[in-house]
Amino acid sequence: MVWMLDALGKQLNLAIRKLLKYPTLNERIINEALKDIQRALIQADVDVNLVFSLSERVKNKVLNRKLPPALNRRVYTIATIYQELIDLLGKKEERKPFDGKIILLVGLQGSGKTTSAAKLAYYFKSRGRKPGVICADTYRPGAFEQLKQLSEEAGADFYGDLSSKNALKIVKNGIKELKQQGSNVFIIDTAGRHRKEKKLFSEMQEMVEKIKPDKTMLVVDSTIGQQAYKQAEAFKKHTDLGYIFLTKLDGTAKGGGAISAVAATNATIAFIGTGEKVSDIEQFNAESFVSRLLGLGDVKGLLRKIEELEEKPSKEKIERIISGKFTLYDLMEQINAMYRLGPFKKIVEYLPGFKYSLPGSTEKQIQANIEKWKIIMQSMTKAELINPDIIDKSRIRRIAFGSGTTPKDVRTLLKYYKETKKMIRKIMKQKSLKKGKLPFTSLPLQSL
Ligand SMILES: Nc1nc2c(ncn2[C@@H]2O[C@H](COP(=O)(O)OP(=O)(O)O)[C@@H](O)[C@H]2O)c(=O)[nH]1
Ligand SMILES: [Mg+2]
Repeated sequence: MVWMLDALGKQLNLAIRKLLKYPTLNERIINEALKDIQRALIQADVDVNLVFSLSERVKNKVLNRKLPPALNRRVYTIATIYQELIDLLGKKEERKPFDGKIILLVGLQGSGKTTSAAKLAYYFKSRGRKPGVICADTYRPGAFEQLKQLSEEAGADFYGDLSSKNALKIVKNGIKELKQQGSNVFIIDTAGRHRKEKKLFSEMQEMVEKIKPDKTMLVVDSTIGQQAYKQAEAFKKHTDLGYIFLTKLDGTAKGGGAISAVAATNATIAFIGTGEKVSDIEQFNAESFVSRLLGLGDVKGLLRKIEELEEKPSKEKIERIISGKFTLYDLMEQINAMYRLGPFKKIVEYLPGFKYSLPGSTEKQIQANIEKWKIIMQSMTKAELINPDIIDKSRIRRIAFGSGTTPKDVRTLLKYYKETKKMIRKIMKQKSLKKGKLPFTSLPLQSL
């Protein structure tokens, strides 16, 4: 498949790569990446207002929250951008197969109705249904032949009547006849001889009243970019049964604009057309669309992992931590939770579009430290783990000796523990606590 949104995808991908290039993110880097993203979206004809509000939201989420400026902010930032792009391009809907009994296609002249009717037939056919296609375009001389041929290619039955100019009558007869031939889903291609939306929709309403389709589908040419907003908006006003078929996404750089414009009206994009062949049809899903657009792999898997790591501590634990009693036990738990994410490199590998890996020394250092600390903690007494403040010079010597490490190693751990404690208390006092979650991001990784 030719993917003309390549340009947009590549630019977005580059912007995200930029974020991955730095071990720690700061405001300047994030702003820079957001500028790149803005530019890419505007070039794809996405409405400037939508673009700016998207980057504002990202900024609010990733800059105004006091996350430690470490690797996890990077993952969090990428995840946020990903989620915002999904919201920009569609609704949060579960991906269900599209279904229907009588589907009426409407749309302006040349938008791709006839082609899309055959594509829909192909879609149903490949799902084991028996589609029948009806030609209700009595205006364009070539319409009958065009649809008949495309229907054949799709393996669907076809009905048309060249001797009649009465579209309604043709549809009624068509449904009756195709039913007898065994069709169980009917796709109606209409004339759409208008160039103005107003007339188009009044004609549609008339058809809807008489034919009673269970789905109406507006076919929109995506090469018009954000102007798709007007059509989708007017269509929504005229029907409750409406879905959108966005065509010619293979042939435009403005696809991002068309998709986001339709999404902004809250109309549902059911399908996209990605070529002239009957098989060039895809059910639309914002999430998989964005994943592919960005060239990201399983971003969702990464998000889920982060979610899992946001451990839900018991009430006692929350109270204990707020009152300042964050123990070395708790630190151990946090580190283990972090570890469940896998080695740090793995986090980046969750985004297979990116070949970037952390500088070896940093990653190794982190892992070596954590391994060492585990051993050190095993050499501590219970009293020391619960109340590390009692660990004085002589205890440090004993612990270092017992764990085969140096006093300096033990002091590093204790320093890290104190920093974490401070940071966690700060975060717990803020909002995350209200949700009863202890964010794993509270580990001050930058000082590891
Ligand atoms: N590249 C591309 N061309 C398409 C797509 N959908 C329709 N077309 C082309 O757009 C033109 C008009 O399509 P048609 O179905 O006749 O539009 P109608 O007047 O609304 O029935 C034809 O040349 C189609 O081949 C698509 O998804 N991609
Ligand atoms: Mg047509």
